[in-house]
Amino acid sequence: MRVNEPWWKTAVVYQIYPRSFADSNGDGMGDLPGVIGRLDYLQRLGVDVLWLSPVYPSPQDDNGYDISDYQGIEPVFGSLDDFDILVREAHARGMRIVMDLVVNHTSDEHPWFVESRSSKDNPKRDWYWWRPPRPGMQAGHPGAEPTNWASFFSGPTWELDPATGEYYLHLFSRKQPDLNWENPEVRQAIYAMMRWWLGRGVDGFRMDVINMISKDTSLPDGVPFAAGGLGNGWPHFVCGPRNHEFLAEMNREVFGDRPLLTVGEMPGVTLEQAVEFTAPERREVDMVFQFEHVNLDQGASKWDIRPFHLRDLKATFGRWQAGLAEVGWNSLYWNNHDQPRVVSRYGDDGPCRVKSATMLGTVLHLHRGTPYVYQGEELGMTNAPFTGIDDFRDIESVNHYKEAVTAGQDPAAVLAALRFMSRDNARTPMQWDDSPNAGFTTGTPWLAVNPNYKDINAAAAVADPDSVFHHYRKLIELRHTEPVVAHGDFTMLLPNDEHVYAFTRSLAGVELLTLGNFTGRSIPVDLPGWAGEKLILGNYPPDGNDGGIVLRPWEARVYRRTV
Ligand code: TEU
Repeated sequence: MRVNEPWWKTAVVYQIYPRSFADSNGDGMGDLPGVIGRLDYLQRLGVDVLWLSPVYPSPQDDNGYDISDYQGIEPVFGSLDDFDILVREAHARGMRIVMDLVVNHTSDEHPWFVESRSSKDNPKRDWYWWRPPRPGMQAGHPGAEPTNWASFFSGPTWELDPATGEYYLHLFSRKQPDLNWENPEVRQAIYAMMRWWLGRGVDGFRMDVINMISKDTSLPDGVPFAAGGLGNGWPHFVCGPRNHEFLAEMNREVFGDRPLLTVGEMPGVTLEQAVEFTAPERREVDMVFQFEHVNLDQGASKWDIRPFHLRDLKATFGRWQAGLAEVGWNSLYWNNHDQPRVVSRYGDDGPCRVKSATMLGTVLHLHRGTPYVYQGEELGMTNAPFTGIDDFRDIESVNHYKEAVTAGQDPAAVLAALRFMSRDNARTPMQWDDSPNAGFTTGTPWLAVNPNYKDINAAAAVADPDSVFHHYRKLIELRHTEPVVAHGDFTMLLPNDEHVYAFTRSLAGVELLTLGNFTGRSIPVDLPGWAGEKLILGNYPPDGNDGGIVLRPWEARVYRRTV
């Protein structure tokens, strides 16, 4: 590790979605003892950090991203004792634990909100966003909401509370009321909670929609999406006026000089804003999750699916690599619990599944930044064959279907979009082996297991040296052993080539060339001077052709030379 460089620059993070990872007690839901039971598998993969999606008490309206107690463990996931064992056992295997911090909103069953809604003059009233109906409008009447903002989960962002005749703000579901970060009491309560988790040995935080905590307090309407309809509130709550101030305060009050990893999930963040959020001297967060590369196949909405173009991917990755080369740092991800499986999205989940999964992994992991592996990605898990709307569980998907069909859209078309883009594609249970329910549970899984588990599972992958698992293990090893992978300068090549992704990394006389064929065809690559160089990683056996480079379907290669 280069001196004075933070540890997370050479680290690889593995994201666990506890509901779907491993069930230890047969209730069909994954849990913490299930995670503990798989730590040796994760250690073998070589990852350095485990990011746990929320495991706190929650009515599970949004699968745990609606928290009713920040300093506990949801009983279906286990107990604080289980959590302490997980931290101890992970640390014993050289892996750190990062918690999911969901503080833009709480559950409406959190005592803070229960108090806040109890009366207009409750001391916690101002811990949330309460407003009377729009002037001149009757409470409960369509359009009486204080603003016209559309929620992420369909419908308006305001819910009327008949008891007090006022509305409360919820950017996500009505059971996820937004906290009012303008109130210093709210911020101090959150900082105290975070310090409490650090006291239990936690090594960092993934911060949920942390660029939505500062709103335009004048609460202006957004531009309507359609005449008379709901409007776009994003300009009024994304990267708001006090966002940097709040994150700098959190850093001072909680992180200080602790060797933590902090990553802010920031839908809609621009490169310029990310430079500010991640500039070390500003002491806000270490890195952000930006969304440009996971919106490339989307039009007006995520359900308006468009063809993917490699040039667009290279344009956005190239810009972020260059933009954060001197200041700040990139996160690198294809998958998480909100995105469909990348091999089904940008690869080929049919006959070339293994080749395309390993190619996509290679291209991503050789970029400059911290890679995130989402559970099952290291196996090349695919989107699921959902048939009808009853197969879906995700609130975003279910609400969208209802709203779209009610608005007159063709149910079959809406379903087709869900099949491709729904978050449930990421949430099907982890496929451990070819036993019933893929060894995830001895009970009935909360969401159906992908029937392709007979072929795609961890046991088979670990036993097969050419599997996606072992390719990811080698990618992680390369980041740990080759300083150029973590710290080398990035140079994009062939930016306009629609078939091949090519770039170099260079550091202290060492240069790597990474190539990825994004097609199912053989593609010649005109990059003189590399064909004869040392191939240090590939997803095909060497073709022995030192005369030129012809990439086979979905082939990935990493060459190394000293200059
Ligand atoms: O996601 C925020 C977010 O951007 C997503 O809602 C995204 O817009 C959508 O899923 C893309 O389809 C975070 C969490 O990752 C997500 O699971 C939660 O549902 C959401 O915040 C609210 O907490």
